[in-house]
Amino acid sequence: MSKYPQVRFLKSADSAATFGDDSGAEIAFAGRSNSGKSSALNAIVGRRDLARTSRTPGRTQLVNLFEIEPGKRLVDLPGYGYARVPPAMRAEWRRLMEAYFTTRGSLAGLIVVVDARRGFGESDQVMLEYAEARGRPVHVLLTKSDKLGRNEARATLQKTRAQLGERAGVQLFSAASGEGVDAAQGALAALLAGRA
Ligand SMILES: Nc1nc2c(ncn2[C@@H]2O[C@H](COP(=O)(O)OP(=O)(O)O)[C@@H](O)[C@H]2O)c(=O)[nH]1
Ligand SMILES: [Mg+2]
Repeated sequence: MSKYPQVRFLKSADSAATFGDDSGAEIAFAGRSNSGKSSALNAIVGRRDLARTSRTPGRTQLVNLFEIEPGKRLVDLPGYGYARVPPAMRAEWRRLMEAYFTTRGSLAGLIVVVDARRGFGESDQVMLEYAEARGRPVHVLLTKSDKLGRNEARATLQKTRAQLGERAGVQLFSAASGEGVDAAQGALAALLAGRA
C-alpha cells in the first residue's frame, strides 16, 4: 500500500505569485531533464503517473506542486542541463529557481535526482548550492541503477559519496526495479520532519 494514500496534484506554477500556500513543509525534487525526476517522485509516493514522465526532455518550465497530506508537499522543479535549450529559456529557468528558493519558507529539503550513468555534475552542483545558500539539507538519488551492473553501481555510489562528503546524503535508486525506494521514502520523511 502507498505510504501516502492521500497524495494529490495541487497545481502548476510559473512564478512566485502562483506557488500557493507556503505553510507546513515541502520537499523539492530537482534534476537534469530526463534524469528520472518524475519517475522517482511517482515511485516514492507509489503512484504510477502522478507526476508526468516524458521521453521529450526540456519542454516545460513549470513548478508542479503535490500534497502528500495536509501541510506536506512535494515539488517537481523544472529540469535543467538540456544542451539545446535557447538562452531565453535558460534565463527563465534561473528566474523561476531564484523565485522558488528565495520565497518558499516551507522548503524543508531538496532531493537531487541524478542519472547514475552520468553521475553528479556541474548543474547538480548549482542546485546543491541553491539549497546550501538557504540552509536546506540535500539528499541525492543516483537513479536508473537498473541500467548499471552491480560493481559499476557500487563504484558510482562510492565516487559520488566522495564528491559530496558531508554536504548531502546519497543512495542508489531505480524507479524501474524498485531499488532504494524504501530508503528514499525514509530520507523524504527525515527531510520533512527536519531530521536530515
Ligand atoms: N531504466 C530506467 N528508466 C528510467 C528510470 N527512471 C526514469 N526512467 C526513464 O527515463 C526517462 C525520463 O524519465 P522522467 O521521469 O520523465 O525524467 P524527468 O525529465 O527527470 O522527469 C523516461 O523514459 C523514463 O521511463 C529508472 O529507474 N530506470
Ligand atoms: Mg519530469
